[in-house]
Amino acid sequence: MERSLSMELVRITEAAAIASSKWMGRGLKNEADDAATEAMRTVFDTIPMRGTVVIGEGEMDEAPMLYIGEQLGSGDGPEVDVAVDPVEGTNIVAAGGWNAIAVLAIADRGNLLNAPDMYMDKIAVGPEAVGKIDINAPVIDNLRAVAKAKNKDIEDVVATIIDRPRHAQIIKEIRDAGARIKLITDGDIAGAINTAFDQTGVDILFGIGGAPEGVISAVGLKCLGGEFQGKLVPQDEEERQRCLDMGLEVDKVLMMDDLVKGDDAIFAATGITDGELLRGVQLKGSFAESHTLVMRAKSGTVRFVEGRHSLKKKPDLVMKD
Ligand code: VTB
Repeated sequence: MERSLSMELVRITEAAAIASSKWMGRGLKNEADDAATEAMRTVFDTIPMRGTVVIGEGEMDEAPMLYIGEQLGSGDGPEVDVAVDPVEGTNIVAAGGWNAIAVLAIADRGNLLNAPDMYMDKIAVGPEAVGKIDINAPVIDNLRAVAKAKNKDIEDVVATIIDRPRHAQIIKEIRDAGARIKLITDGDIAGAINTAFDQTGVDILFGIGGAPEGVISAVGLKCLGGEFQGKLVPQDEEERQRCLDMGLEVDKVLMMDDLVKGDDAIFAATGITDGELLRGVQLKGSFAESHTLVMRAKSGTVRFVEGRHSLKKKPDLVMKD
């Protein structure tokens, strides 16, 4: 896969983030999502690749754009799997909250797990704690392992987890162990990625979120040399059957290579709202500013790209009502 694709992908997440940012705090999550999806889809057409959406906005009959199986790109270039989440955290954008991102990942064709749209139990850490965590181990063991790997006391460890009633027990176990917690309203891709950056103050992600988000998180952590483990959590017989039909064992721990094979993968995320790692889009009148993280697993290069986009020359970046 050409390394120059990295910069091309930045253009895509930038466009999505800028388009949805105008909906920040307006209480309209679908509008925020539609704007980002359309912007993403439009820029994809200009990218020299032959992409197939494996994680997208839904099945073909549910989503007009970026549906599973859709072919993306200009029709030349490498054949790749594409995973997109135009707005990771639509509720966050609607509320003007923290850590909404426009995100995508690509890998060589056939290398991304075609994760079904259901829950996944997750654990994620940055590079220091690779090989030390186990999603099947008690919470306290994982916290101890991260503390030891990062050379700190368990009281200094910060876990992040989506604030939901389903996590009451795990939250209690983290607190009983003496570690600290950053509860997030949504957005566990940002939560997972943040574990690999010291400045975010987050050491480990726990909890159940979406399986598609799990695959994108795994690509990000592969680029960062971190670790992600997941377990599908079907909620009923139908979901259980869907796993079996896809050849996925329900209790199997999905390790990094099960989620994303090989190391030819790229991850890009642009902040929509402010977060610990990425600032959100700033609309300044004549221009918009964006902050993007783009990384390539093969080389391990991590880049932060600041964009300044002329809204005079490109007024379509932020569509007015
Ligand atoms: C999860 C999580 C996402 O939505 O999919 C969550 O992975 C939905 O969970 O990051 P609930 O059913 O508990 O609302 C996000 O938080 C945002 O898309």
